[in-house]
Amino acid sequence: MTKGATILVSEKKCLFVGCSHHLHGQLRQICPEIWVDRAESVEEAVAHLKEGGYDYLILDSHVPNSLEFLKQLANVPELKGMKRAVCLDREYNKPHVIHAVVSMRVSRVFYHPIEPGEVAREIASGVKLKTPAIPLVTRNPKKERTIGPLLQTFKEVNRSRVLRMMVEAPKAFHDPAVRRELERDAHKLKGSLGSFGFPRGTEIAAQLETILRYDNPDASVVTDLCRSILAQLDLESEALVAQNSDVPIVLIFTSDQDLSVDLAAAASEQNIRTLVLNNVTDVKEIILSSSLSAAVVDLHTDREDCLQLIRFLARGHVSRVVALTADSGGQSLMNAAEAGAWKAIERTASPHKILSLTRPLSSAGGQLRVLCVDDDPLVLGQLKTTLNSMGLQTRGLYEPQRFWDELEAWVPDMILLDLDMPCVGGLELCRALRASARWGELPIIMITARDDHDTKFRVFRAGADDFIAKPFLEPELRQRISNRLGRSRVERDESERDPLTGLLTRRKAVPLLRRLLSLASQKGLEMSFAMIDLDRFKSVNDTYGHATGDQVLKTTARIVQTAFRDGDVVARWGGEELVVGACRMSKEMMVNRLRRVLTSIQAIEYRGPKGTRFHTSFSGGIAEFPADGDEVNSLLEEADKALYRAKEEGRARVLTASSSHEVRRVDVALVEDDVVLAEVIRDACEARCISIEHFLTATDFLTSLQTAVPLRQSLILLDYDIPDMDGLTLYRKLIETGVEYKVIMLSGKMGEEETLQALELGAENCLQKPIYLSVLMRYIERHLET
Ligand code: GH3
Ligand code: MG
Ligand code: MG
Repeated sequence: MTKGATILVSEKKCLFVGCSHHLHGQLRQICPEIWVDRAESVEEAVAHLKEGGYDYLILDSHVPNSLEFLKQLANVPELKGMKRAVCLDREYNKPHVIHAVVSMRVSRVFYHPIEPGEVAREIASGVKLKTPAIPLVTRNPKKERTIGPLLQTFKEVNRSRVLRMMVEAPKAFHDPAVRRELERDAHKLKGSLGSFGFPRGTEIAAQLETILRYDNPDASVVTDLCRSILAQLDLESEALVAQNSDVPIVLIFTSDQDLSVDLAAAASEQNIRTLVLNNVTDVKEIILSSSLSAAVVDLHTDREDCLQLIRFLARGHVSRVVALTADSGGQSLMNAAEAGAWKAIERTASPHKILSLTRPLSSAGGQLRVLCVDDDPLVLGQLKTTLNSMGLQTRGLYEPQRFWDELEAWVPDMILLDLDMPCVGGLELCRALRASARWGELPIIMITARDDHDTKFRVFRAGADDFIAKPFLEPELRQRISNRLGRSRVERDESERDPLTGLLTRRKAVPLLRRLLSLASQKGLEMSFAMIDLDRFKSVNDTYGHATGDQVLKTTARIVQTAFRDGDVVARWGGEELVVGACRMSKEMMVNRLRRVLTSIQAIEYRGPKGTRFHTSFSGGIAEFPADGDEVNSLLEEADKALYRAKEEGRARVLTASSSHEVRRVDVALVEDDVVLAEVIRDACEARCISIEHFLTATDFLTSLQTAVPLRQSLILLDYDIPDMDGLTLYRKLIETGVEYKVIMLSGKMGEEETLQALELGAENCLQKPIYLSVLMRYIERHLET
């Protein structure tokens, strides 16, 4: 091979095996000092290597036998001084793969798509040439001003962290303590680099962490990776060019001309810039070049297409996606929510109302407050910048031991909690918050540097609403936060009182009941729980009409409510069922009280539409703390058993709990072979006082339907992919039992055909896995409320 005339004395030689011409060309341009040879196959590579003198080898794993080849090279002593890197597909970003390639003396892994500048910098630093200055991105001075100083500190801190690691690296081989220390440092780097706009830095830190965890690493491997990280820090942060335009643009997606004109006109009155589109491809292009503050998507236009668009937008491009639905509730609302829409509103609503939903959180009411807890002040600084730009008031706390004081002093609307902190862990705080009557309902988002299955599981189990993995991407962070805040605000407005009866809703009642119970237990007081269900209410509806039924329900609720004190909890538990919790009240007192209520209700003469007159009654079951249980869930279960007996013995009576009767009533039956998912759903249900029974197989489920007391009023969650029977077959068998059940299918595999079949059979819905827990819980709660 002849070489060009411009060879420099300090020339370094590099061999590319299987890499693209484009990469080759780019590299020669970026680093003229490096001589690059190319080989297409392992055989060609061998021929080149025989020539000798290579400083760096880069091998693409797409080349046949490439890994085998690497393994052989590892044992060739003459090539000991040659650095090596491999290009892998992204799905191989797994510890065991990295472990394997490192054992073949590979010091750097690149993932497709390969960025030529990145490879050039790596080679240059690997062969100890001056790192070429290739800006990754163009500058945006405006953004730089806001994030600049923070970024400077960030770089300094991490630079010294990396330098220290390089110094310590030689000791790691002998001293496990040093190795662990280094591993922790790498872990921290992994968490923070990407968040500050150094995604490749995170990639390298992840490799470093893996190597330190699984191997007894060669100091040179560690220092090489450290050097690569330093090189990254010298580059410009991508965070600097994160999109940030001055005027917010609202995307309006509809094919209805009248609607788009009305919306655009109303928007211009309010000084909102709009962009009207009705083609998904256009939207995707626009997203890349400009920044959208919100989007309005008309679901009327073309449903599947639109839902996909919502999904796409909500997945990190736009934080407020407003769906326009054909009606105010029902399926379209659920579909929109499931796709990730922030709000849904009827398409017939006024343009001003629709646009008001697209405004940032802060202008929709008072400024919302967020408390961020993380022991890393740099992460806090970054969170604050993002949250403030969303119009949220933010306070950062880096000493978790001051958490409770801060909570009292600041009274936030939401909490962001770091998972790994010294002294107090995020999970502990989260659990404590959930258990507290005062803070139990606060939205909590966990921040974690790990996003493995086990961590997610623990996070949700502790009661967090959502979690964000470090390094976080700004759009995702915004989206998740606004989802939570938007939703919690809506929930607060809508679900405090039941609109028909004016009683507390179940959602609201659960924490209050827990609070009363903990008070009772602290003070050694008695407390009674009653479960009340109207008798033969269905026939009231059937005979006299739904409106009359509503009237009966309202009257009953009012009478029950007035029979108790202000501090007692009286709630509509669902349908025609009420729950009462009263402190300082024994079982006997409660029985007497409810019997009196029953008598006065039976005395009421209702009039049906055609002048017909009728009376109603209810049945009640009572349980008492501490005799019948010491948790709200178990006490209500006992009360429900007593209620069931009251029904069996002829209705219109109030009975107290006695554990001798075995009856079963579950709100939710779950047939699911994924144990982890089942556990997560179970925990979420139990946290809301929703009883649930889990079956691992279809056989278990069917057997229990035949042998045990039948499930009453249950919502059935059916996994489609159960090992012993497919979900649709099981559904058909369920229908054969003749009992009407409400069914939601869960599946990762159901195609269009199967989904249609399930809907045809009468399924309420089919949720695709991975399911959003919050969406599923909303379905369950809706089912229980009706
Ligand atoms: P039982 O004595 O065994 O409790 O018989 P039931 O008919 O009361 O029980 P069932 O659970 O079969 O029926 C409850 C009925 O309550 C069915 C449902 O339509 C009706 N219902 C639930 N919520 C409302 C409501 O808000 N308004 C009206 N009018 N009816 C409701
Ligand atoms: Mg009833
Ligand atoms: Mg009922």
